[in-house]
Amino acid sequence: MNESTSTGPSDHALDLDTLNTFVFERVLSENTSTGSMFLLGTLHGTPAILHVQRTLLPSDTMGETVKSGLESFNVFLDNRPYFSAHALIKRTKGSAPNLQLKVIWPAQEDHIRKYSAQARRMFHETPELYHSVVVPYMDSFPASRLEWVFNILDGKKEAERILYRRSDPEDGFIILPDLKWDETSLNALYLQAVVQKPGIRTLRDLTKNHVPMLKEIRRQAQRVAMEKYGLEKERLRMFIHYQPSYYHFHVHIVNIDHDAAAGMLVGQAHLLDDIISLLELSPDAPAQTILARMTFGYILGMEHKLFPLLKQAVDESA
Ligand code: M7G
Repeated sequence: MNESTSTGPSDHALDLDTLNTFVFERVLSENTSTGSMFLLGTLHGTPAILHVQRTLLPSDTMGETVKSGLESFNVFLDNRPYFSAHALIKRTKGSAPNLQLKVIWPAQEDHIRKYSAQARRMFHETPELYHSVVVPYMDSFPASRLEWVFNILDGKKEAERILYRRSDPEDGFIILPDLKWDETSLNALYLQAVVQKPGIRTLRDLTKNHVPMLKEIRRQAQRVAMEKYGLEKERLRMFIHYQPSYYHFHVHIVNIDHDAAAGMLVGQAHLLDDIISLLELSPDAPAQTILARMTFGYILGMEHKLFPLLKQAVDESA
């Protein structure tokens, strides 16, 4: 893919005409249970990643769809009382979209690595490894990778999607729907709280002073979920990733009925409640919090740029 002769999103809108220019290169990864996949190719000659996924079926209208909204119904297994069939949903005026697309365009090398199928390995990050390997890695993390975060915080992008904003240079934050959620199915509700102040790069940087802000994030997320979506607080899973993909502090807020997929597993997700509790149990000195002193176990894909750095450090100390 030649970036020098290509045009990019600044010259073209993302529309059907642009999709018509898609030149498929390869499938980066796919999920056989959801049928979703990440495709790599170009749009107008510029590298692009397309995440393609069927939209979730709406449970409130499915009874009616099954009753009278199907065509070409084909039973391919009859082993009474067990049947299996294929069908097509009739297209009617006002049909819900049946495909959800997410596009990264132009896609960078790091995006391609992140969404490529890859083997994963477990690491145990001691505070020593954190300081000798992870801190220099975070220092070298290109500031441009955080541009989307500051665009949201500054109100330049997604302004109409903000569900809550507390403006305060010290403990301000916003809550908005995550990119992962298309806002069609409540079961898949996925929000994100993003703090205003830069500098809390990961949960290792949290101190006791942050506890009131973390509790306020929890309180406001619960309020927004109830008032906007009718979801009680007991139906929310709130967690923080370690390692995260982006080093600007944020909290994931997800419906507990959402199938616990990759980002919600042990080895990456830490409950907000647990993090608050660990901070409350910590001594006052910021460098002495339990989060600063503990060893974190986590899983990294072998394509992650941190992977070879940690692997080398671990091998050398063995
Ligand atoms: P993470 O823990 O750093 O990594 O979370 P993950 O991507 O491995 O989960 C970053 C979160 O930000 C993810 O849940 C993303 O879906 C979400 N996110 C990423 N981008 C680029 C955007 C965006 O442009 N808008 C919104 N609303 N969310 C985003």
